[in-house]
Amino acid sequence: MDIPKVLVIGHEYSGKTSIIKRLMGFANISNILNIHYIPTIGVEASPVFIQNNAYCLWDVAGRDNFSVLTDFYYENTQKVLIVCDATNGASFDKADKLITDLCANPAYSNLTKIIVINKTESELEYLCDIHKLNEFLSKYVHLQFLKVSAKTGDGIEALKNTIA
Ligand SMILES: Nc1nc2c(ncn2[C@@H]2O[C@H](COP(=O)(O)OP(=O)(O)OP(=O)(O)O)[C@@H](O)[C@H]2O)c(=O)[nH]1
Ligand SMILES: [Mg+2]
Repeated sequence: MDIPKVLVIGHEYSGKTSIIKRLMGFANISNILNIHYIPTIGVEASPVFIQNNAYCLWDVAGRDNFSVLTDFYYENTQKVLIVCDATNGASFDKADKLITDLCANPAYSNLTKIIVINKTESELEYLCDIHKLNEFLSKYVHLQFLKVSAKTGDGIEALKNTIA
């Protein structure tokens, strides 16, 4: 049986790799957060175990010049996590474009699309873009969304339940 495939996409620096490390169970915070940010190049696939079941998380580079995201990557995908950075309004624009493109393609209409808002531990920074965040979420009320922090681990258990 094929291992369920979950694609993780979103703006550069939004925390996709950090979230996946959390999901993989890295307990040491320095292993989770790249203090010196290391952008993902291309795509990295990682196994994640949730409730004794294996899932393959595909971590897609957010930087346009490092990304190889093509239709090929959506093949046999069950779920897509669209990651936003709560402290960066540009990440909502990127997510908006990604979701619009996905919804416009009939081949992807059955994909489960889940919005993940990361870096929500710092309310002060996060409030800078609260209007943009609310505007974005109100556009996609029909999609599931979760607020997480790869830094503190908040929301990661809920995210696991959503993936499972
Ligand atoms: N404050 C805060 N910083 C975070 C959080 N998650 C990730 N970061 C930081 O954000 C930066 C980018 O994180 P990455 O996980 O590398 O981001 P990415 O989305 O994989 O980036 P690309 O691979 O370029 O697409 C790193 O310096 C992380 O330490 C979080 O929840 N809170
Ligand atoms: Mg990355």
